[in-house]
Amino acid sequence: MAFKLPELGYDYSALEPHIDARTMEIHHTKHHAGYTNNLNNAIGGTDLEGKSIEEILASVSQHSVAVRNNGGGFYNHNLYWDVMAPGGAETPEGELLEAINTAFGSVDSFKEQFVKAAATRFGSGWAWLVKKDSGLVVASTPNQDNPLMDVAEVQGTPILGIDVWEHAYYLNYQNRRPDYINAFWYLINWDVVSSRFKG
Ligand code: MN3
Repeated sequence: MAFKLPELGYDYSALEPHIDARTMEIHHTKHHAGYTNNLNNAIGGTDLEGKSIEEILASVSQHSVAVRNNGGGFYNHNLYWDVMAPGGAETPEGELLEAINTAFGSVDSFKEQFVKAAATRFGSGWAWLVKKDSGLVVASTPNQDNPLMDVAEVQGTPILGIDVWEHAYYLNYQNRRPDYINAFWYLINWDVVSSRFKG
Protein backbone atom coordinates (compact mmCIF):
# COMPACT_ATOMS: atom_id res chain seq x y z
CA MET A 1 0.00 0.00 0.00
CA ALA A 2 1.47 3.27 -1.10
CA PHE A 3 1.31 6.40 1.06
CA LYS A 4 -1.52 8.71 0.08
CA LEU A 5 -1.73 12.51 0.08
CA PRO A 6 -4.40 13.29 2.70
CA GLU A 7 -7.39 15.54 2.08
CA LEU A 8 -7.23 18.65 4.26
CA GLY A 9 -10.79 18.36 5.56
CA TYR A 10 -11.21 22.13 5.10
CA ASP A 11 -10.99 24.67 2.28
CA TYR A 12 -7.74 26.25 1.15
CA SER A 13 -9.26 29.61 2.14
CA ALA A 14 -10.21 28.44 5.66
CA LEU A 15 -7.07 29.83 7.32
CA GLU A 16 -7.29 33.31 5.79
CA PRO A 17 -6.23 35.99 6.49
CA HIS A 18 -3.37 34.29 8.34
CA ILE A 19 -2.45 31.87 5.56
CA ASP A 20 -3.79 32.68 2.10
CA ALA A 21 -5.60 30.17 -0.10
CA ARG A 22 -3.01 30.23 -2.88
CA THR A 23 -0.20 29.35 -0.46
CA MET A 24 -2.29 26.51 0.96
CA GLU A 25 -3.15 25.15 -2.48
CA ILE A 26 0.44 25.17 -3.75
CA HIS A 27 1.74 23.81 -0.45
CA HIS A 28 -0.71 20.89 -0.49
CA THR A 29 -1.00 20.04 -4.20
CA LYS A 30 2.64 20.66 -5.16
CA HIS A 31 4.93 20.39 -2.14
CA HIS A 32 3.13 17.79 -0.02
CA ALA A 33 2.07 15.84 -3.10
CA GLY A 34 5.70 15.88 -4.25
CA TYR A 35 7.00 14.48 -0.97
CA THR A 36 4.31 11.79 -1.03
CA ASN A 37 5.10 10.68 -4.60
CA ASN A 38 8.83 10.78 -4.06
CA LEU A 39 8.51 8.76 -0.84
CA ASN A 40 6.50 6.10 -2.69
CA ASN A 41 9.11 6.02 -5.45
CA ALA A 42 11.94 5.77 -2.92
CA ILE A 43 10.45 2.80 -1.03
CA GLY A 44 8.92 1.01 -4.02
CA GLY A 45 10.34 -2.52 -4.31
CA THR A 46 12.27 -2.23 -1.01
CA ASP A 47 11.53 -3.86 2.34
CA LEU A 48 10.12 -0.53 3.56
CA GLU A 49 6.98 -1.10 1.51
CA GLY A 50 4.07 -1.79 3.86
CA LYS A 51 5.79 -0.30 6.91
CA SER A 52 4.18 2.60 8.77
CA ILE A 53 5.69 6.04 8.31
CA GLU A 54 6.57 6.11 12.03
CA GLU A 55 8.50 2.85 11.67
CA ILE A 56 10.37 4.14 8.64
CA LEU A 57 11.33 7.39 10.38
CA ALA A 58 12.50 5.61 13.54
CA SER A 59 15.19 3.82 11.53
CA VAL A 60 15.81 6.56 8.99
CA SER A 61 19.59 6.54 9.52
CA GLN A 62 19.64 3.18 7.71
CA HIS A 63 17.76 4.43 4.64
CA SER A 64 18.49 6.69 1.68
CA VAL A 65 18.52 10.49 1.77
CA ALA A 66 15.40 10.37 -0.41
CA VAL A 67 13.55 8.37 2.25
CA ARG A 68 14.71 10.79 4.97
CA ASN A 69 13.70 13.94 3.07
CA ASN A 70 10.45 12.71 1.57
CA GLY A 71 9.37 10.52 4.48
CA GLY A 72 9.86 13.51 6.76
CA GLY A 73 8.06 15.79 4.31
CA PHE A 74 5.13 13.38 4.08
CA TYR A 75 4.74 13.01 7.87
CA ASN A 76 5.44 16.64 8.79
CA HIS A 77 2.80 18.10 6.48
CA ASN A 78 0.18 15.58 7.65
CA LEU A 79 0.76 16.90 11.17
CA TYR A 80 0.82 20.56 10.07
CA TRP A 81 -2.57 20.43 8.29
CA ASP A 82 -4.03 18.51 11.19
CA VAL A 83 -2.99 20.91 13.98
CA MET A 84 -4.29 23.91 12.00
CA ALA A 85 -7.75 22.43 11.36
CA PRO A 86 -10.31 25.18 12.02
CA GLY A 87 -12.45 24.86 15.17
CA GLY A 88 -11.47 23.34 18.49
CA ALA A 89 -10.04 24.86 21.64
CA GLU A 90 -8.23 28.17 21.19
CA THR A 91 -5.86 27.61 24.09
CA PRO A 92 -4.37 24.50 25.69
CA GLU A 93 -6.66 22.91 28.28
CA GLY A 94 -6.75 20.02 30.75
CA GLU A 95 -3.84 17.59 30.93
CA LEU A 96 -1.98 19.31 28.10
CA LEU A 97 -2.20 22.67 29.86
CA GLU A 98 -0.85 21.07 33.05
CA ALA A 99 2.04 19.49 31.12
CA ILE A 100 2.88 22.82 29.46
CA ASN A 101 2.84 24.60 32.82
CA THR A 102 5.02 21.89 34.37
CA ALA A 103 7.56 22.01 31.54
CA PHE A 104 7.71 25.73 30.78
CA GLY A 105 6.17 27.52 33.76
CA SER A 106 3.35 29.08 31.72
CA VAL A 107 1.76 29.04 28.28
CA ASP A 108 3.38 32.39 27.54
CA SER A 109 6.86 31.14 28.26
CA PHE A 110 6.18 28.02 26.15
CA LYS A 111 5.12 30.34 23.30
CA GLU A 112 8.26 32.40 23.73
CA GLN A 113 10.47 29.30 23.39
CA PHE A 114 8.51 27.98 20.43
CA VAL A 115 8.64 31.33 18.60
CA LYS A 116 12.37 31.55 19.23
CA ALA A 117 12.97 28.02 17.92
CA ALA A 118 10.94 28.78 14.78
CA ALA A 119 12.45 32.21 14.18
CA THR A 120 16.06 31.16 14.67
CA ARG A 121 16.00 27.94 12.62
CA PHE A 122 18.51 28.90 9.93
CA GLY A 123 17.26 28.22 6.41
CA SER A 124 14.48 25.69 5.99
CA GLY A 125 13.03 23.51 8.73
CA TRP A 126 10.48 23.09 11.48
CA ALA A 127 9.87 23.97 15.11
CA TRP A 128 8.14 21.44 17.37
CA LEU A 129 6.46 20.84 20.67
CA VAL A 130 7.72 17.37 21.53
CA LYS A 131 6.40 14.82 24.02
CA LYS A 132 9.13 12.87 25.74
CA ASP A 133 8.88 10.42 28.64
CA SER A 134 10.31 13.18 30.83
CA GLY A 135 7.71 15.75 29.68
CA LEU A 136 7.31 18.38 26.99
CA VAL A 137 10.18 20.17 25.24
CA VAL A 138 10.55 22.62 22.34
CA ALA A 139 12.90 21.65 19.52
CA SER A 140 13.66 22.52 15.93
CA THR A 141 14.94 20.45 13.02
CA PRO A 142 16.50 21.30 9.64
CA ASN A 143 14.99 20.45 6.26
CA GLN A 144 12.26 17.80 6.63
CA ASP A 145 13.72 16.09 9.68
CA ASN A 146 11.54 15.58 12.76
CA PRO A 147 11.80 14.25 16.33
CA LEU A 148 10.60 10.75 15.34
CA MET A 149 13.85 10.25 13.43
CA ASP A 150 16.72 8.35 15.02
CA VAL A 151 19.02 11.07 13.65
CA ALA A 152 17.21 13.91 15.46
CA GLU A 153 19.01 15.85 18.18
CA VAL A 154 15.83 15.86 20.30
CA GLN A 155 13.81 12.65 19.98
CA GLY A 156 10.20 12.09 20.98
CA THR A 157 6.69 12.46 19.62
CA PRO A 158 5.91 15.76 17.90
CA ILE A 159 2.46 17.02 18.94
CA LEU A 160 2.61 20.51 17.37
CA GLY A 161 4.78 21.74 14.51
CA ILE A 162 5.25 24.80 12.35
CA ASP A 163 6.72 24.69 8.86
CA VAL A 164 9.22 27.55 8.47
CA TRP A 165 10.24 26.78 4.89
CA GLU A 166 9.73 29.94 2.81
CA HIS A 167 7.13 28.11 0.68
CA ALA A 168 4.86 28.10 3.77
CA TYR A 169 4.62 31.89 3.98
CA TYR A 170 6.46 33.77 1.24
CA LEU A 171 3.49 34.78 -0.97
CA ASN A 172 1.80 36.57 1.92
CA TYR A 173 4.66 37.49 4.25
CA GLN A 174 7.73 37.62 1.96
CA ASN A 175 10.78 37.73 4.25
CA ARG A 176 8.74 38.40 7.41
CA ARG A 177 8.95 34.97 9.02
CA PRO A 178 8.20 36.39 12.52
CA ASP A 179 4.81 37.73 11.30
CA TYR A 180 3.89 34.29 9.96
CA ILE A 181 4.94 32.66 13.24
CA ASN A 182 2.81 35.11 15.23
CA ALA A 183 -0.17 34.42 12.96
CA PHE A 184 0.22 30.67 13.55
CA TRP A 185 -1.15 31.08 17.11
CA TYR A 186 -4.55 32.03 15.65
CA LEU A 187 -4.66 28.78 13.67
CA ILE A 188 -3.80 26.08 16.19
CA ASN A 189 -6.56 23.61 17.05
CA TRP A 190 -5.66 22.74 20.63
CA ASP A 191 -8.14 19.85 20.72
CA VAL A 192 -6.04 18.15 18.04
CA VAL A 193 -2.79 18.89 19.90
CA SER A 194 -4.38 17.53 23.09
CA SER A 195 -5.38 14.28 21.47
CA ARG A 196 -1.89 13.90 20.00
CA PHE A 197 -0.54 14.53 23.50
CA LYS A 198 -2.73 11.79 24.96
CA GLY A 199 -1.84 9.67 21.90
MN1 MN3 B 1 6.15 22.74 3.63
